Amino acid sequence: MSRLIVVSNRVPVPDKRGTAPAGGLAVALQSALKTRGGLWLGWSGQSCAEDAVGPLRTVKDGNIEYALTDLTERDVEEYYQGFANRVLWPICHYRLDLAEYGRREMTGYFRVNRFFASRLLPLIQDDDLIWIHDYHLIPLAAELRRLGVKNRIGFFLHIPWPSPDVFLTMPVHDELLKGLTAYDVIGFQTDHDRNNFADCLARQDMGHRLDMTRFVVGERAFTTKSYPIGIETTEFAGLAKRAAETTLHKRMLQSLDGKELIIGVDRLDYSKGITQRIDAFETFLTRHEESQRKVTLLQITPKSRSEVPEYEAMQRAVAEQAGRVNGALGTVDWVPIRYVNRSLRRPALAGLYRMARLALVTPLRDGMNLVAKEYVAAQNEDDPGVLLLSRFAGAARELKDAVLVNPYDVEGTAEAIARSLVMPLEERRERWKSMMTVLCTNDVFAWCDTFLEDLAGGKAEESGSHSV
Ligand code: ADQ
Repeated sequence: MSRLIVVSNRVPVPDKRGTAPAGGLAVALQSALKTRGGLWLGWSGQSCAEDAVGPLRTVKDGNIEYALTDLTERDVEEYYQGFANRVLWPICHYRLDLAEYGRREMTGYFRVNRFFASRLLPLIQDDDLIWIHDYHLIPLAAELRRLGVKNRIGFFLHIPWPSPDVFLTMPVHDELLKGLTAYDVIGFQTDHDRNNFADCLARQDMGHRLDMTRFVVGERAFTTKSYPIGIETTEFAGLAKRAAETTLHKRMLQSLDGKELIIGVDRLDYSKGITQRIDAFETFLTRHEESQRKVTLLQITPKSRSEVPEYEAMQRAVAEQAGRVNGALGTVDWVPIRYVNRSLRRPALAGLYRMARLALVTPLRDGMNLVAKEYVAAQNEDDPGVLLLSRFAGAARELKDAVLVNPYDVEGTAEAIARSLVMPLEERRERWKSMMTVLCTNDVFAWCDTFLEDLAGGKAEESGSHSV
């Protein structure tokens, strides 16, 4: 079997306390690589002065070897905080209003991708399969090809690919589209994203389609497909079951004092719809006074990207909003919303999911959303809770038996909360069973195997082999 090289912006080297990385890409890839092993290259998270970037640092953990590179302060500002987080992330989540284009940041983005290519080049052996992840590294394959790399290179986009009307607002859209054509396999979370990408190529008159999945652009042919990402379903279900024995679980049950638990778990990000969700919860409590003092919403939200102004503003806004609802509706012995800004270990998280009667997973736009899948996997099959899921999450295309909502419709979501809380056991069981079948069939290992089978499936398309 060929060696696998994974490249992503951040590399979640496990820390001594075994704290879980609060990010979907890290969680999924770590699960996938655990069994197969390989090399994982990315940014160390450290920044330094222009002339102080040292050699790669390597760390071995089981059969995964992590290779970490520092970036300069300027790199981090332009490539990561600038183009990736303030242009690509908002654009791919349909937030044109938040995109801030700057020539400096765009140039920095392509420069850092060149730098990643130069760091990776000496590590590549002839037979290696190279799998590059996410929007930070779109041009990486093109840079590697420029350096003469002939290996099969795959790309997986963890976030949505927007429609051409949105994507083409970006000044460097053609460079990004062209950059993608240097891959052999391009993976998206859903067919919808894949079709949006194909529509962008068509709109820009780039190449042509050979069949359902194969495209030719210039001198390169490549495959694009959807590979909906999964979780470690069986392992996660086991974690949740065992968590019932822990002291945290018992303390939590005690503190609920018979109230129903509703749970929300998201990185603090504007795409996750947290403020709309709290509005919906408040509307539900106001319209259904009989439920007051009978339910508690636990919103667990680790901070992320605090260096980006929108995220910092959101941090304040959500804290104020939760405080306002608690002040207005809470009583001396009941707090409607428990708002927690920290990362939890996975067993603790699994136990909380299992305890919750209802999960609110209501992103405004999401590539997939693993929290939705984890919540379902964690349920007790005899008495499962209900998943309330945004129709704008990639997960909604697979989990059709969730209670699907439009998160922009606050009143509609509030009514869906009310309906979910009184859903009969029989219906809850049926919905859960059908969602669990999907999660067991398409778990993270299946996701990884399917992608890598396609990636290993042929030789890199040589220049000139498919001229149009
Ligand atoms: P994210 O935007 O990070 O991922 P998501 O898929 O929900 O979103 O993954 C979050 C992960 O972090 C989950 O595994 C969750 O358990 C964990 N997590 C969140 N809060 C936590 C907390 N407080 N403590 C511990 N763990 C926490 C991106 C895309 C998604 C896509 C994934 C994977 O935006 O759409 O599903 O990548 O492809």
